[in-house]
Amino acid sequence: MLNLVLFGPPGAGKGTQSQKLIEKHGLIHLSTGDLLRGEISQGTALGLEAKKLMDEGKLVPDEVVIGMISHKLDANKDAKGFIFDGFPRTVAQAEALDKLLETKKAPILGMVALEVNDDELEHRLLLRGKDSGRPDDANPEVIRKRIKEYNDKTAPVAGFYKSQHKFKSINGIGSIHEIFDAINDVVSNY
Ligand code: B4P
Repeated sequence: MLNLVLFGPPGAGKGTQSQKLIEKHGLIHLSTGDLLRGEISQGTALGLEAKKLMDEGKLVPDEVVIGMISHKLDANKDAKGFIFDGFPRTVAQAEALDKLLETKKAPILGMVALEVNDDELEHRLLLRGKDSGRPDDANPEVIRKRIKEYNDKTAPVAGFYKSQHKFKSINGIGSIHEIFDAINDVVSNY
């Protein structure tokens, strides 16, 4: 099973590259951001709780996102593999994911991290905010809060995968094509 974590700060291009990876390799895309936005658009209780946090640039509680991922793994038992996009975002989420995959005997093969500097992230997210309708993209203050949350809570997740010798970092600045080729060079070794 080809299970891959695509990692990086908000706006690094995880969603963009995930889309291309699932097309090429026939994998299932599990984006916790997309799943949460789905709950918000359906107006569920979970969505209402998540919206408040997301609009402020904060992370949603671990148990909420772990529950969503667990449900999706169970619903896709015959998958060739999964691209985890925006998950795990805390070390607790990474530990929970290992446990969930252990029961399926299909561990994470690797994490690919997209490296992009803060100025470029802010520029990309503000640009997307002009027409995405995402409140968390429209406001520079919220974007900076998201980057701070990433540095405080998410960046340590890289260490978790480094200690398992599964971490690979690539330059996330360049054309979408160039970055996709660099990711595929890594994936072809799995
Ligand atoms: P996410 O939906 O995961 O979104 P993201 O980090 O903003 O974006 P991504 O890196 O996927 O960027 P994209 O490809 O779209 O998270 C949103 C919120 O949900 C979080 O803040 C949090 O509140 C909550 N959440 C989600 N998962 C969670 C979890 N596990 N635990 C707790 N809370 C969670 O690219 C961005 C832009 O850049 C696009 O406009 C794209 O076109 C552009 N772009 C992409 N590649 C480019 C390139 N090479 N050059 C120029 N522009 C490029």
